[in-house]
Amino acid sequence: MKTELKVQDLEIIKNTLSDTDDTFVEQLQIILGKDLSSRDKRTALIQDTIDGMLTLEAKAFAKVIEELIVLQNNKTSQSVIEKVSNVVSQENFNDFITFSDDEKEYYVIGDLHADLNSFLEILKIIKFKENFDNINLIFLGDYIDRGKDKIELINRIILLKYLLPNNIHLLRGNHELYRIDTNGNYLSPMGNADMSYLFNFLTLLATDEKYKSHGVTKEFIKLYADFFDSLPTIALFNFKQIKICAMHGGLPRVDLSAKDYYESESYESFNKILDLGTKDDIGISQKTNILWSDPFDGYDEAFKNTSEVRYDFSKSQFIAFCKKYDIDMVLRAHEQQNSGYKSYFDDRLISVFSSGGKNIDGEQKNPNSYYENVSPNFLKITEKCIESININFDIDNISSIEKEYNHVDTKMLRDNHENEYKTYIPQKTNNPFEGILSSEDAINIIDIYNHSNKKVIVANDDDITLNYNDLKQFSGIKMNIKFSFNKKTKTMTNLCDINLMIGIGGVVINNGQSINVEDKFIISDNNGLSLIITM
Ligand SMILES: [Mn+2]
Repeated sequence: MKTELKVQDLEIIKNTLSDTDDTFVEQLQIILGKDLSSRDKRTALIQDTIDGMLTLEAKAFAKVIEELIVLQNNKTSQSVIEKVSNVVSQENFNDFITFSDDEKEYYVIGDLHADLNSFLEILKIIKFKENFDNINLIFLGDYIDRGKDKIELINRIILLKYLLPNNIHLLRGNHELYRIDTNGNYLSPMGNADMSYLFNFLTLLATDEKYKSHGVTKEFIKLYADFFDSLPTIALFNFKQIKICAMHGGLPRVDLSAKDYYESESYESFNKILDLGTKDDIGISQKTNILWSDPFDGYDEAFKNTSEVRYDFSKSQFIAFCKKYDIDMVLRAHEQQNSGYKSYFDDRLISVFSSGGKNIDGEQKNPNSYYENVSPNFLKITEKCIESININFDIDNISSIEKEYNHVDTKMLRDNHENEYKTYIPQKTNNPFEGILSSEDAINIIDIYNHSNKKVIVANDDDITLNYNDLKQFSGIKMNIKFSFNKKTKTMTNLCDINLMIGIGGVVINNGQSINVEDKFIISDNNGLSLIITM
């Protein structure tokens, strides 16, 4: 007769089920009343457990889920999360993980945001229960906040990682980035409520009646926070046919003053970029940028005036990044896509979103997602192509392949892009202004739009006025741009009808208004004009 699994028994089951330690298996057999002498039999137990997760019935290890949800202070749930944190830390070498076995099936899942329904659908579609041995699930982060299953989802993913550490891989999203203030409180990702999301998950654990009544302590919150902090930032697929890089947001912020964006030492390697001490030119860590940035494929390769938090990278920057690190494609999540996916840069970057309420036929099928207009997708990577698969909530229907990206085509595109990119890099020419570069008679203007660096000769005067005629050599400058600055008092005045934004902080100045500037500042409008001016 089968013995029911008890809370205290779980303490014994500290190791993963793939563990072949005799005493462990023996104990497990006694607890479960099952014959686990062969690998097949242990596999069957894992399948039972996954089954329990799918049907939401508390079978065998599904009991652990209850533990994690309800008995937060119980030693067992702590040991599960701690063990998973340890496993993740061990495989998370230098903040990135690498996959090189292209015989396996890989699935990449975008933002789930506390939407358990979408996740369970994915497990059904890929027949995870039957094939888990050959499957690698890679999550691109943002597991928590917004949807209805705030703890239920993350705990199931933690449990799966606990059971199948080699098949489940979690990357960190911007919602899983936290910092601790001097009083030991966990703060929102950017530490500023105006600019970012509050860390709802931790707040929920500490304040929501449903969970609070179970005695959520600061220590328990720390357990989750430390678990999130153990997650790697980047996944690399280093296959024979193709090299793919995956992360939550996108690229690190480029150095706009460098000829090819990535000249400086801080871009030397992934290790260097992911080092928390590596900051961009406005003082944000590059790791934060990787969790927050977005692709932008606006007209003429311009990029819109990028914000402090969410750095927008252009196609030319994308090509430079891929060339620098020998990457053919980039997979990322982070932005809501109503069709579940979107491709950028001639299909070399794919943005995927895996939480959503809509079925493929447009019907609302999933009330647990915060994103009611999204028809969610996830990606399948094989040795030949990447497929974007629609999550269809109607279990009688077969899931639908929305789009296929062929690796051979991508390789060709990469070659074309790299040839094309050479034209972006300004060539060295005999610069007639070379002799007066350091003279006070010239101002230095970096044309962000066109990625070039030019000088404008100015009269020997404290008040300098630049108008369209002086500036039309710069791309993106349209009629009626006119502004002046005083070198002595370091003030800048807007003399044109359109509003100009000054500096990284995005202060807007209207016609006639003045503002104090530094020796170096950025001036931009909303239509692509972005110049760095150095006096
Ligand atoms: Mn995000």
